Amino acid sequence: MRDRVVVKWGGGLITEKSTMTTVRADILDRLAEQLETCLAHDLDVVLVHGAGSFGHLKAKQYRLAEGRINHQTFEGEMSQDEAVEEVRQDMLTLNSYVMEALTKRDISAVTLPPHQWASNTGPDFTGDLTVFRDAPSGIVLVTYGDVVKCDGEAEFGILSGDDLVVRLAVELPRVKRLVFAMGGVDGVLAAPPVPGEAQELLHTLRKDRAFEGSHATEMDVTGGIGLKVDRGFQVVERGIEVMLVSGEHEQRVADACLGRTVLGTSLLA
Ligand code: IP8
Repeated sequence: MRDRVVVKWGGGLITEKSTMTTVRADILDRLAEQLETCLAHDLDVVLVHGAGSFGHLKAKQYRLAEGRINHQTFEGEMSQDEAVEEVRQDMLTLNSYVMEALTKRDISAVTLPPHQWASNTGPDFTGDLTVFRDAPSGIVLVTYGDVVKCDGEAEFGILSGDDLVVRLAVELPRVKRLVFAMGGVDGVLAAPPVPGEAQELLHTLRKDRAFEGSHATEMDVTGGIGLKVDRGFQVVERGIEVMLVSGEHEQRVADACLGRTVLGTSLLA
């Protein structure tokens, strides 16, 4: 039986984060090549991708992460319901670029949009993982951060890819490791990057260090890394390796997936 790896391609890596709905096709192509390397080395892959500029900008404008907001006029012409539909549509578009990058390399992949099978937000979201569990070896199952239905007054909310990876890594059998591929950084930095100054990369990270004093807040400012580290520790605690690496350098994602020594941050239980 082949081992599995869960990989998250960050939204800031696969899209131009500040330009609405713009994909980084060259990066997608290189990531797909590395995924192919994993499959060729007898490793099954579950792929989760983030939203970047296909999700966050509009979701923020219409406050979709807060759920239903009554009596609020939003800047722009849409209602929240219309914004939910548009963000889902934009995410399907981003997902189609991801699938295209995979199928161009003859990788067999199946996509499972969360708004069709998941509800509620956070790492304890509701949703049946049977399809992921029963996927035949060699088939890549793909899912992503999305707007999902929520119970109660919220009605809808944002289910992040960083939450999806927790349940996928912990609940699927034979998962060896979880790898976060990120844009703009080599891993977790000791402090937020300052232009022109050397960055101190933390090669390993223990939970107590990550959340000391103002440290965690500073890391959050560096682009959502606080959430990845937090979710990563939930996975490490279950005996699964977790690595955060740059997705912009040749081979690092494949090396991390295959358990080879690579520049990045390894989380320690
Ligand atoms: O980029 C966010 O997913 P993430 C999903 O994985 C949306 O946190 C729609 C903003």
